[in-house]
Amino acid sequence: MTGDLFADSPPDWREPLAPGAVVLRGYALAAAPVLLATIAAVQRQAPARRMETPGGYTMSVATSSCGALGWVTDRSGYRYSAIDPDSGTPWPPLPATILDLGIAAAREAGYPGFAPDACLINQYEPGARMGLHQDRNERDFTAPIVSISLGLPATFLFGGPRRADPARRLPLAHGDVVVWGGPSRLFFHGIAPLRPGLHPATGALRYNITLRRAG
Ligand code: MD6
Ligand code: FE
Repeated sequence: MTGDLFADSPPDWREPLAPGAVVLRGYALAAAPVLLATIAAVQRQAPARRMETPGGYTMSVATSSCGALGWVTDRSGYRYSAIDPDSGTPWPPLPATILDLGIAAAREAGYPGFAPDACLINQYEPGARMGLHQDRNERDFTAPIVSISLGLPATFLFGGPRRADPARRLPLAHGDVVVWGGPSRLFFHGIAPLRPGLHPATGALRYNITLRRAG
């Protein structure tokens, strides 16, 4: 077929956020059912649990991981670990469904060659939140962070290089993917307290899958 006036234009996911940072709206929508089944499989092996912060608080977000390295926190600090502290065994392998989508999203955002080795799976109930923080436990900051939102909508807080920088409030819906790296790799970010609701795919929960190069 030639000269189809009505041919689809390339999908326009991209919504610039900051230098080096972009929201890919709906990028994970088609894969969402498979991703949710994958999360359930990972959580059967490494159940979501509310970890303790170095300051002695219990996180409102329940976390689990897959891949060579998992993000953990306890009284001694935030770090990556090859062992799930609850089971004493390695984290489940990083499923290809998640890995492939994360690599493609990074490429779409201008980061070819992303090779994540850590995949954090966060589970939010209504009221759960994540305060403004930087992701700085990774070994090198040249790789971006890829963050996939599923289920209940959330408000993403995206600030700047200093804690006091004003934070934008960005709605994130089921299937949205945020990629940040380069000049914004160390920007402060967080999640506002989740508002109650019911999502057809996840019920009263939000999931976030975060891929990083940690080791
Ligand atoms: C989110 N999570 O769950 C965003 N960062 O939507 C994070 O930004 C995060 O969960 C560093 C360590 C753990 C996290
Ligand atoms: Fe973070």
